[in-house]
Amino acid sequence: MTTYFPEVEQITFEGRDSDNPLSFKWYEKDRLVAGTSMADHLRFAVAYWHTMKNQGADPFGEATMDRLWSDFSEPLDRARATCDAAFEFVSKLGVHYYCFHDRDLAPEGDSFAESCKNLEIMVDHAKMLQESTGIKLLWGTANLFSHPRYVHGAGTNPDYHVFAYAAAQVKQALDATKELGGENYVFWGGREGYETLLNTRLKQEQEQMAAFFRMCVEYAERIGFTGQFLIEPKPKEPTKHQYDFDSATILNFLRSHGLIDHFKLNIEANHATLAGHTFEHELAVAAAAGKLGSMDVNRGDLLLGWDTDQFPTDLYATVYAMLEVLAAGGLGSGGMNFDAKVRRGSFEPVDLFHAHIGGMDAFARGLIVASAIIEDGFLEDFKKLRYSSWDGAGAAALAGNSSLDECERFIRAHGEPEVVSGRQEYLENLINNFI
Ligand code: XUL
Ligand code: CO
Repeated sequence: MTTYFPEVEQITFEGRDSDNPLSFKWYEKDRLVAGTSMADHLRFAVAYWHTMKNQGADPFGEATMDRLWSDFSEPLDRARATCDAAFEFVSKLGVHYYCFHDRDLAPEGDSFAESCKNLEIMVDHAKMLQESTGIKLLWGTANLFSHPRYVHGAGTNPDYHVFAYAAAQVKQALDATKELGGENYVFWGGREGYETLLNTRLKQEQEQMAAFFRMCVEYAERIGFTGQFLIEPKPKEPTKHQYDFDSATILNFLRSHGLIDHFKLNIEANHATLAGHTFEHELAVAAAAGKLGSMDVNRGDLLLGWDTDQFPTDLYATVYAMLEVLAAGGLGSGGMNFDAKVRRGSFEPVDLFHAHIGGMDAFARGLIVASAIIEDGFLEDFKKLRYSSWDGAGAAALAGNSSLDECERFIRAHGEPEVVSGRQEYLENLINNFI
């Protein structure tokens, strides 16, 4: 069998003293952290589109990536080679999951029927490789944004014909995800947004989106797809105003349209920062609603205002993220998908390994540190004290059993409150002790 990464052997844990760059320094899959293995806490997944398909083209220049598996003129030959390379990569990396868009796995055909056929062929191929390697599908999704037909959106398109096309495409993608045992299905609203209100009925487009989701829920129930539905927030790019701006916006949308019970959220780090939030804020908002489903782990660049999708290497970011994930009780059927791409100048196949190893080690370390912080208890103790009045005088108000009159009585009896420091710097210093 052809090997696409001949220079790379199985990546293993060697510890921080190893000088082998193709080894894990922190990620030790079977190591127990708070009673659960690292692999089960982190549930890493490789993103098929960035890792296998990204050629490195940008608006100023063409492809740079050295990718043997793309050197086939027939689209299906290329798709098979790409799939073989993907499973070799994921196996050698020691990751248990991958994620794809329908059009990453199988090429778009000249007709809808041909696209469906291509997907069927590639699902068979991927299924065979899943069975022989033990690698599983974390989630599938449909690409409803690349083809020109989706220029004005998919579910939110002003033309029902395009809406129906998108729905028919999702039907196929759901079948594919079910066939491959996908544990989740993601909806990222690619071009579900608008550029100008001059040509847009905002309220109707949101109602169309709700109708679209309702049809997906109904279909999944009918075919017995039991994976979790996830919506992935993103505030802008490609459109200026995206309907799925952030966690809070999506939660409101789901509640308004009676869809809240059927979805959780897939939170992406770089999308959070584009929305003007931190990653941990978005995780906390989702978790507070019981809707933290999965994560797309990457990072942006604060000097650039777009979705740079870099690999996550910032230890503060991983520690703060893992504090939220652990507090939420983990990701359930979700995981951590590396929705990240190597820079255009990192064009050798081995760079894909360096990138993923770095991201996995950064999250493994984030997990270890966050778990130690939680075990120490200083943050929880601090918060307990900070909110202690709500266990006493405030308990009735919190339970909804107080009134403005009662508050007035309280103030007349107790006078001016004593204002207490929030001790942010003190707490930040303690966090540094753990890193
Ligand atoms: C785009 C993005 C997507 C979704 C899946 O910014 O994050 O790749 O994760 O469609
Ligand atoms: Co993403």
